[in-house]
Amino acid sequence: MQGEIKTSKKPVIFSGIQPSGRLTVGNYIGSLRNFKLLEDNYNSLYCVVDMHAITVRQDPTELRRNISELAALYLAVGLDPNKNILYCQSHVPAHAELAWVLNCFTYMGELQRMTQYKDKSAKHVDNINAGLFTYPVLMAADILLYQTDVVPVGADQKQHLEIARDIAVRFNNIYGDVLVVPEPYIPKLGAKILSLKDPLRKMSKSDPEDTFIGMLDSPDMIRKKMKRAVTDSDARIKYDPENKPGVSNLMSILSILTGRGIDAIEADYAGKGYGVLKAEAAEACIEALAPIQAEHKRWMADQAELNRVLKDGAERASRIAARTMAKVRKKVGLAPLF
Ligand code: AQP
Repeated sequence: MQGEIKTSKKPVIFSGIQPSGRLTVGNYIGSLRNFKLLEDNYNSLYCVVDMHAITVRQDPTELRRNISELAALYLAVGLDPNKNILYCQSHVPAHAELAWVLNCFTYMGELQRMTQYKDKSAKHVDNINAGLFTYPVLMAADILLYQTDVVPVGADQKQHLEIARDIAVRFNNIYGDVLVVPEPYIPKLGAKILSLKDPLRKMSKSDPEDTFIGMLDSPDMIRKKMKRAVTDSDARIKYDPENKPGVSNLMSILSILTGRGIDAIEADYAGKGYGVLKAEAAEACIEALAPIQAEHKRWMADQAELNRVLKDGAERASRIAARTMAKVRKKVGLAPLF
C-alpha cells in the first residue's frame, strides 16, 4: 500500500478540477502549477471531479477521455502518487453522501447568490438543472470530507470556498467540532487568466477553442491562437488591467511562465508592437508546456498504470472519507450502520 495520508500531522490540502474540457493555461497557472510546489509540506488529495462536470451536458465518450487526460495531467506536472492521493470523485461515493447531508444545511438564498450558477445558467439556458444549482454543496462536501485545511484555487472559486466555510461553521455550531473549516490558497499572480477573445471574462476550458491556450495544444496552435488574441488599438505595452485587459493578460502569462517581473517586461518591450509580445507569450507557453506534454503522452500510453494509480488513490481517499462520514452520520442521527 502507498503512503497513508492521515498518519502524519501535516495540514491537509484538497483540490479538484472538472474534466469538462481540455485544460487551459488558466487552469495550469491558477491551480495545477501550484500543486507540485506544495507537495512536501502538506498531505494532499487531488481529485478529478467528474460528478461536477455532469452539471453541464457532456458527451460520455468525450467525458471518459477528459477524465483520463486530466488524471494523466496531474501526473505529468510531476505530482508523485506516493506523496499525493490522486483519484476520481465518482470512485468515492461518500462525496455524494455528504453532499446530500450538507444540502440540508444550506439555504436556497446562499446558492442563488453564486456567480458561477448565474454565469452557467445564462450559458446553458436549456439545461438549468438542480445539480448546477447545488454544485457548491457538492464542492463543500469534497473539501469537508477530508477535514481539509487548505484549498488551492483560482480567484473564480473564492465564493464557493466561502460557502463551504459557512456550511462547516453552521454544522459545527449545531453538532460541535465535527468539520475542519478550510482556508483558501489563492495565488498572488495568475489567479485569473482571461479569455483570449474577451479579456473581460476568465479563460475557461468549456468555452470555444480559440478563446484559450490548451495545455495540450501543439506549438503551431499556440502561436496561431496567441496571434489572434484580442488586445486594443493603443499599441503601448503597459500593464493596466482595467484599461488594457487583453495586453495585461498576455503580460501576466509571460511574466508567470518566465519568472520575469511585470516591470522588466514593460521596460523590455517599450516601443515594440503587440506582435512581439504575442510571439514571446506564445513561446513562453510552448516552453512551459513541452515537458508536461511529453510526460502526459507517456502516461496516456500506459492506461493500466494510470488506472492503478486512480484505484489506489480512491481506496486511500475512501478510508479517510469513511471516518468523517461515520462522525457525521452519528451526529446527525442517521440510522446506525450494522
Ligand atoms: N482562467 C483561470 N485563471 C486562473 N485559474 C483558473 N481556474 C479555472 N480557470 C482559471 C482554476 O482552475 C481550477 C479548476 O477549475 P475547474 O475545472 O474546477 O472549474 P472552473 O473554475 O469552472 O474552470 P473552467 O476552466 O472555467 O471550467 P469550465 O469551463 O468547465 O467551467 C480551479 O481552481 C479554478 O479556480
